[in-house]
Amino acid sequence: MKFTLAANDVQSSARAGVLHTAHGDIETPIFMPVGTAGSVKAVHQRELENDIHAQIILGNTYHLYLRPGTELLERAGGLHKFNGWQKPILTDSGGYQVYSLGHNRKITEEGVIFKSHIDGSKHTFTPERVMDIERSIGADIIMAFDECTPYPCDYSYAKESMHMTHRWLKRCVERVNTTEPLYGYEQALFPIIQGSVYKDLREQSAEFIASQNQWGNAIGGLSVGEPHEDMYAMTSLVCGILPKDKPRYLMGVGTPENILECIALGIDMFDCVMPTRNARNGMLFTTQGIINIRNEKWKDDLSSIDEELGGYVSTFHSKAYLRHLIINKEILGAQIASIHNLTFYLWLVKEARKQILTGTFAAWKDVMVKKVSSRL
Ligand code: PRF
Repeated sequence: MKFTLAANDVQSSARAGVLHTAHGDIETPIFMPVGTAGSVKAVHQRELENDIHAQIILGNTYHLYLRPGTELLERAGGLHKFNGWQKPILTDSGGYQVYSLGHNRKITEEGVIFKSHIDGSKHTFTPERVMDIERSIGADIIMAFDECTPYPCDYSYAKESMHMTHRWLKRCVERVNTTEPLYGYEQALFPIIQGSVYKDLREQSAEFIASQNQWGNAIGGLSVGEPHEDMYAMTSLVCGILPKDKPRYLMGVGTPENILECIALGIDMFDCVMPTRNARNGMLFTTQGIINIRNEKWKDDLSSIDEELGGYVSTFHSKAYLRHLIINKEILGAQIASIHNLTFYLWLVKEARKQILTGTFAAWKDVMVKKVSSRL
């Protein structure tokens, strides 16, 4: 894997780059649609490629391990072969999913013992085991096994947890260095910074993660309920410490506004369930602002979903039609809304990249933030 920087914004810390992987190039900044169990919910791979112009999607170790399981994935020749998505894939390690399991898990130095959300069966994830599973899945980028601390989180817990995440990282690095990829192409390990909302912990974690000299670096433990100011402050702080020549991934972020602000702080990669999950409930992100399509006011509105955005679904479908589908719980409603939201998210980061390349990002961002966060 190789990361080349194409431009640095002078008025902010935004960057434009290209991440080269075995399954193709990714132009950054990028948004990565979430395909938890090997599919981006309600969106076909062909739509992801042709309509949304996704360049990389996410898979999740926890979900893929439980179903369909590593044995079948290995027999298929990895997730790319299993789901027919030939572009890059990133797998999250399960650190966040396990955290979301609440009382159905126990965290120890060795790893995490958890109960499956499907059938209650008991499983253990250690850093070594997670690296082995990520080898079986065969993603181009594999995330280290970490603990995502909740918010709020007291200082002593955040500190202990951060140190454990660092020790787990060393075990992940050791496992990756002593095993081979199963399908003949390279898999790049990304370590994850933790430290909750504490400046000294975030600094320490960023320095430790950077010292591991991996292919890229990620920021975890944010967007878990803390005020946006804290998220921006922590992101800004760690971006000042992380090496400039490696991609930076802010995990689980966020709204269009969050994404624009964090691009300005130096983030290159984002993922979030928001555009797909909220689409299924009728929340649309558009170039003009946020729409709740269930609202009565769209009932007779035959104008296109998003004129400025263009693309197949917003050109050929009206707000009134999409409202009708969503209100009547038609499966197609979830599909059209998901395709629309992802098309918008991918448009947004592509536009940001263009503005960085032409040196007009900072002014554009200020105008766009207001526009995309307004409620229509
Ligand atoms: N760790 C991992 N995945 C994540 C997070 C994390 O902290 C977050 C935090 N927002 C989202 N996804 N492994």
